[in-house]
Amino acid sequence: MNTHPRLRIGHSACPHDCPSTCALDVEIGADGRIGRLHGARDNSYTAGVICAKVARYAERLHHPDRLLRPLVRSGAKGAGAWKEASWEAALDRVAEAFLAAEARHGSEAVWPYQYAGTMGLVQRDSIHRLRHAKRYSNQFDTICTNPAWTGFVAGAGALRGPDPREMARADCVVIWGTNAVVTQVNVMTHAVRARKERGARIVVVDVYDNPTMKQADTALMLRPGTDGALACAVMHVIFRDGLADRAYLARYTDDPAGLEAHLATRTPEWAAAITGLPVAEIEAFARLVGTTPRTYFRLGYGFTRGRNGAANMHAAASIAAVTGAWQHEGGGAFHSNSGIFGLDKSELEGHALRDPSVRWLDQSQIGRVLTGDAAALRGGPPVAAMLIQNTNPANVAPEQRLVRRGLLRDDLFVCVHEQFMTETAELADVVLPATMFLEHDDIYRGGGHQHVLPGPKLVEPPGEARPNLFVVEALASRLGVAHLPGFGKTARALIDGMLEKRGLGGFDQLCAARWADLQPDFETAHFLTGFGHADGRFRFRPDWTGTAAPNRPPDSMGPLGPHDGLPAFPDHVALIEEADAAHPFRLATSPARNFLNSTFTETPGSARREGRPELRLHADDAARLGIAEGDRVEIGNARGAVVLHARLSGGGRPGVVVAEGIWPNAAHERGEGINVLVGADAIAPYGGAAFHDTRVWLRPA
Ligand SMILES: Nc1nc2c(c(=O)[nH]1)N[C@H]1C(S)=C(S)[C@@H](COP(=O)(O)OP(=O)(O)OC[C@H]3O[C@@H](n4cnc5c(=O)[nH]c(N)nc54)[C@H](O)[C@@H]3O)O[C@H]1N2
Ligand SMILES: Nc1nc2c(c(=O)[nH]1)N[C@H]1C(S)=C(S)[C@@H](COP(=O)(O)OP(=O)(O)OC[C@H]3O[C@@H](n4cnc5c(=O)[nH]c(N)nc54)[C@H](O)[C@@H]3O)O[C@H]1N2
Ligand code: SF4
Ligand SMILES: [Mo]
Repeated sequence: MNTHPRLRIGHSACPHDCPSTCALDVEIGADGRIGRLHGARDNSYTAGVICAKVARYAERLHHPDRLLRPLVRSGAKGAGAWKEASWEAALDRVAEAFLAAEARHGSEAVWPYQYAGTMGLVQRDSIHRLRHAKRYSNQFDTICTNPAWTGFVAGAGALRGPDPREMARADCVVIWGTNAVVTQVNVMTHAVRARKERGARIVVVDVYDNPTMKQADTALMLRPGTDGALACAVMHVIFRDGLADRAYLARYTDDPAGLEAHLATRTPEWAAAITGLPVAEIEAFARLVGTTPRTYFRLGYGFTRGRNGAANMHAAASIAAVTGAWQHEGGGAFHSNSGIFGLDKSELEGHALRDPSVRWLDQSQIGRVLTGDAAALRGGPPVAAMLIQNTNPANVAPEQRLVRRGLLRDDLFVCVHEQFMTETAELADVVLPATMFLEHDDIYRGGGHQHVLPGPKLVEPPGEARPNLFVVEALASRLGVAHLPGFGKTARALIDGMLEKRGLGGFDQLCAARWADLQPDFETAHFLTGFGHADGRFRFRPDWTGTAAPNRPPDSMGPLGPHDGLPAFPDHVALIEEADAAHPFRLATSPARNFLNSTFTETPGSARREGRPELRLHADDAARLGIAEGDRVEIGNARGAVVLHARLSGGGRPGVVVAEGIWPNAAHERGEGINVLVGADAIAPYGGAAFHDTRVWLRPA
């Protein structure tokens, strides 16, 4: 604490793509450098705890490899030869290329591409205003939340749930398909409090022996993509043994009799064969949740990153409706609070400028889009120019070979605005240096909790790094749209507008208060006043093509996923990439503790702790294949192959392999990363990327 001269503490929020959105206390020295970051103790969700990689943020913010000046490519694409340029010259070059692409193919040939490298509303979403003003192609977001949100809302009708802090007052916490110790550490704060204070049991449902599994009182390790089967067998037992809350079912659900009849054949034996779990474990889990009214189901994203993922989310959420857990404090199912905030982004995103006839392109299919796949281009022109902010698709997107081939096209112009020379930036024509969260103003919403938090500018940016909003505004003026509504405002003015409309005062007021707690009241959060559907009932029979889904693609986009494969009631649907003789293993690409997607791979503290890309496999499989600990193993399928080092502990069931972390492509022997293996075909019903649903062969390398 005292390594910095005249230390002061600044208040902020973590900007990263993590449901925890921690409230932060930042040490700032008189020299303008930051020290350690701490979790705010008086924030009731953060409760003083943050992850280690963000506590070490000084490593990232003051990193010697930060981009400091605009760069223009001076050799072949990807060759690594750059010339420094002034901001004026670099922006002129980008605007020129955008106008040329538009003149040649029409405005849809320009595709602004962004994601959630920062979750700040202003710096993340202002790019849409430029997009709409210029009628550039839209991006349909599928890479992360789509199947999870669609599945949850198919049942509950809204994206919210019991106060996440109530986990501490549960008698059983089921952590399902989220590696919370790694991906959202605060879930554990509240779950462990329940265990300490109330003797609550913690159940973990995952596909491998990860750090969250190690915390479990009841550890359920199933095969990837089989959660629907587990959920059905649990509900079967609950009905069978008279543990269903029939009064609740009659009052709050659509078709309990239909569900019960449907589940008659979904026995624990049936589920055991699909999931790989012993019958006794399924029976015991069912009895536990069936006899524990205060059971809090904390449903994550991981188990929805498969081709049946939306259906599996719906099935898991359905259990809480059969037991009536939703009625009780500390009970119910929670996935995300993203539906509660009601901040109006229409000015920020330029909704009034939107032309509904402009095409939508699937974010996850960027490889197909850039390599001219007619279906992916939705009948429109090729993409000839891009502005990329807050994402690293050359590394994180599926079908990586196509992504790289596309980005290397000589007739494609790419501008990447970044904090580091990422693997996407390396393939660009122009690279612009970006600020980090402590260097600009923004506000943040917590998906895993209920706070809106401000993140004011606390320190000066290094070199010539500038915020995303600056780039959007500077391009808007060069492209002739800066006079349109929403442009020409500061981040603070845009934030004031959103907060005032929501009755939260303005940015200064929120900074003084440090956060606003927007948790809906108990009745609303627990759906006691009705679920989000028009009839107020939880749907066991989802309308998979319904309008309620927050992620429903615009009709103009046409069908995205195969709707017809989805079940009428909760079920196991065999839409996944099942193992076969040629590809006997199922691969999950789960997150690494010290990385956050592709971020933090550049910080020495994180890279050192993670070591090298490894493949976790079962010792029996390894023995059969003659693979020893640390050996090089090659895994592959029709999309490609990569080499990793074998790790025989901490894996999943036989036939399941896990590669943790989105390592830089360059960290692998052949310069290609794990996403070479992952497909970009859409998850039913509304798209998504099946990152944990890949079949592979495996051999000693
Ligand atoms: N340290 C760290 N934190 C992160 C991230 C990171 O990369 N690293 N990423 C951030 C982002 S963008 C997001 S969206 C969130 C996601 O956070 P989570 O909701 O935790 O989702 P995932 O990280 O995809 O996967 C969670 C777990 O699901 C498991 N899983 C895979 N397939 C199945 C299955 O079929 N069934 C079950 N039951 N489990 C399965 C994986 O093995 C993994 O342990 O985390 C955020 N936080
Ligand atoms: N194999 C595999 N692949 C996956 C996943 C998986 O589980 N397995 N998870 C998927 C998921 S859930 C997600 S969400 C995606 C996420 O993938 P990405 O969107 O690439 O995620 P991040 O690494 O969070 O952020 C990308 C970049 O944003 C930059 N950035 C941060 N703040 C700013 C800013 O203010 N301005 C600008 N201009 N840039 C900024 C960072 O430097 C970083 O390089 O990856 C997906 N890919
Ligand atoms: S747990 Fe998530 S929100 Fe909290 S500091 Fe770490 S990355 Fe940020
Ligand atoms: Mo994500």
